[in-house]
Amino acid sequence: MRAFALAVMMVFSLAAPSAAQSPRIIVEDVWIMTPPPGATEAAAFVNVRSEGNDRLLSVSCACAARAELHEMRMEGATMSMRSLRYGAPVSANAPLAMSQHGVHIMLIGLASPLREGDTVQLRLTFQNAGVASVDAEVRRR
Ligand SMILES: [Cu+2]
Repeated sequence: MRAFALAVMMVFSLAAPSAAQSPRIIVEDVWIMTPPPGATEAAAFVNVRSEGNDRLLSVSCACAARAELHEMRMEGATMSMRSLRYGAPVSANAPLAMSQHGVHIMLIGLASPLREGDTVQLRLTFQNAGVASVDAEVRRR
């Protein structure tokens, strides 16, 4: 495990009275790939483990005008990207592991340049577990 993952690993559950029924979510390996100078977009990645069935519905970041969930797919001989309008599922048996060649977060309309070593906060909204705020480190890979 990368050393910094420990710093961004986050365990939380809802503090509501029904907390006992809320699925626990663990969000780790949160990072943003250093965009080239002048880029207006950047890709971000997280890994999510959940005790129960849940769904990552949306992501937001103060660093960008908007964030979308995307998936890379082979269409014929070419890779193409599509938007996951209904979010990305996660369950106890199937963690959500984002990657450059699969599901990822696209930060669109960067507010200011993201530089290697920067840390920015991502807000992840889950269908059942609610909102998780996690720190993402900007790095090359
Ligand atoms: Cu994308």
